[in-house]
Amino acid sequence: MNRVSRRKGVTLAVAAFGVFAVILTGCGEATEADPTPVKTWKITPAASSDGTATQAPSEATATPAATAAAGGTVLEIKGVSSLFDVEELEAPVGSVTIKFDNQDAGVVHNFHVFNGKDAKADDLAASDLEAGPIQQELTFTVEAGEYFYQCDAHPTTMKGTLKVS
Ligand SMILES: [Cu+2]
Repeated sequence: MNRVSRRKGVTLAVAAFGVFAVILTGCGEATEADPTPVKTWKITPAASSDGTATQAPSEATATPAATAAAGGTVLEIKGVSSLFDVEELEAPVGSVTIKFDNQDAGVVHNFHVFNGKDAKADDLAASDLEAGPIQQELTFTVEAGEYFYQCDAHPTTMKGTLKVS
């Protein structure tokens, strides 16, 4: 009852469930007594969800800002069997760090991102062409838009789009 007494709003509901449970228990369905605490538990998050609902948007808004303030967004992408494991990346506006994990032993890859939707656009940033296994990091700044990326050694098969909003 200590848990219940903390939440006045829940007390009535629990009292109702308690009576309900007693009735059910009286009917011999002792197992129905167990769901009562479960229902109480569900009510508790529901009551706090008002606060959560208030906090959630601010957290959602704050998270990208906090991430950007903390040095930008970090995105991981792998090169496996001469393919990128991700062909669509997303990031908020600001600094982006690509952690490119070339797992192909003896195979040269890189991560080359363009300042536009395709490889006709200007270069934005590129890591060196190096044989795997090797881990590379590439940091650049983006505004809202779409940024095409590719591996310069395999431009027809290793490519994708970074979407920034
Ligand atoms: Cu490649």
